[in-house]
Amino acid sequence: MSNLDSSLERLRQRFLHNPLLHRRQLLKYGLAGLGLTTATVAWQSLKPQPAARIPVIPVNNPMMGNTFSPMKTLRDFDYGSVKQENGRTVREFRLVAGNTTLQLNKAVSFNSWNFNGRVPAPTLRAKAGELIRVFFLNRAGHAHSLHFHGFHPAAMDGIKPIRNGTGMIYEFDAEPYGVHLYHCHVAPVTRHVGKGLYGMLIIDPPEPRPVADEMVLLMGGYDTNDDGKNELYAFNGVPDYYMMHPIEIYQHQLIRLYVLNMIEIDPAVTFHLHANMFRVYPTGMTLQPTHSSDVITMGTAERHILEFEFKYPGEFMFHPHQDAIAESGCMGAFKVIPFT
Ligand SMILES: [Cu+2]
Repeated sequence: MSNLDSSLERLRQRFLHNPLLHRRQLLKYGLAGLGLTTATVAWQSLKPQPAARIPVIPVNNPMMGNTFSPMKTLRDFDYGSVKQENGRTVREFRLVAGNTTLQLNKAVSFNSWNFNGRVPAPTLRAKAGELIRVFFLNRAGHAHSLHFHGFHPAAMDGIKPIRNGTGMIYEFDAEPYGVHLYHCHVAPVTRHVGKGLYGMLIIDPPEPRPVADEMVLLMGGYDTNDDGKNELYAFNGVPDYYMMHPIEIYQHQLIRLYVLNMIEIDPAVTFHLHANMFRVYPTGMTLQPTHSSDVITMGTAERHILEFEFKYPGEFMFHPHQDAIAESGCMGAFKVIPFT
């Protein structure tokens, strides 16, 4: 049993013996019969059947000096470990807070605080009505927490700091469907989020959305010199990554973007797509788009689903139309490959 597994087992035991959770809750949560042996925690995925045309993603994506590749982050959905408890589907996720040096560009490295060694954190994904259970371990040296957006009891709201070397199990219903987020909620939150402690939570509607090439774009800012302003910005963690390595997509293929603005300090940014119009599903909470545009404004923590397809092949940029922010790293491009 690894150290991580023994920590998770201790967490589970503490959760089961928590006097605050009386028996009715235990029964409600199905924990009385929780048969989680760490040896059997298999991290199998239960993915929907993708039939979208997606260009082959190279195995060796450029890392630009980092331990993760934004090219992988783009279409990397964590469906958790799936089990059935009392006839209900439960998805279990593991998040470990730690610290990693990020190489933001050739000249600037940044001491990030993060979940699972990456910025942004894993994109957690579940279906409406399932039960989400997150095993959180803090090994970052500072107190952190996990605060999810969506419906949940007060005890699961994640505002209580979890000390370094300890953990917490967060459990709540997957509702409502939409694009949500999670982040550390320890004060000062601006600093904790700015250091990289944020990620996306997608809750799929009961009936799946149409097949598409799906990807996530999380916007983040970096205050690299602690002056209370962001000096660099990025889509999915690394400034200018998708400018240097445009995202390949197919012409005429339906693209579904899950976009989230997690830029602290700056009050709001826009997202603009070149040479196209996207259909907007606000907060991902509708099944029909409310309108179309080529620019949408998002305050911090706002997020949407944007759908589009490209009529013409070629390279097309996307970026906030706050051009100073775009020119400081929050810029990328799609490379549209002709449909043959
Ligand atoms: Cu924190």
